[in-house]
Amino acid sequence: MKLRFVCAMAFTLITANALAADHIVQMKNAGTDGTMVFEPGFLKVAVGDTVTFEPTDPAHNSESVPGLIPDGAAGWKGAFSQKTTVTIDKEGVYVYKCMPHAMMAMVGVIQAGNATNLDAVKAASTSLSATFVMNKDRLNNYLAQVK
Ligand SMILES: [Cu+2]
Repeated sequence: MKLRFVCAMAFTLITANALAADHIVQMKNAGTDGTMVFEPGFLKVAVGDTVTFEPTDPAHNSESVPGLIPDGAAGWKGAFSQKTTVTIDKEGVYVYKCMPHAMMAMVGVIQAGNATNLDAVKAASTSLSATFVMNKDRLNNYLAQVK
């Protein structure tokens, strides 16, 4: 009886884990959205999914932008030229950047579940977009894809 319960629990955990998907985002010098890009730059995931940033080209990283992620979300800061996997564990919209190429609008957007913080992110993102010297509309274009 007790063993059957444990087996049922184990099966539930395995099933939940199997449902979490991993999404690949490439860090590239050039892509379909221009130079210095995350590809895809906009990504929709389920809460609990992982996102793996692949160093397709070297000298890039991925780090969440403080103030542009859901309240209470942990955020992340990936190392340069390294594969980085993050778990998206809070619902909402996340904006992230490549630190050395942020001025070139090397940024990306992840939507997990409902976009509960979209208005706040859109309002706060203007100060980040204001630092772009090229691809000035890129972040706005990604945020426009949040549904
Ligand atoms: Cu970069």
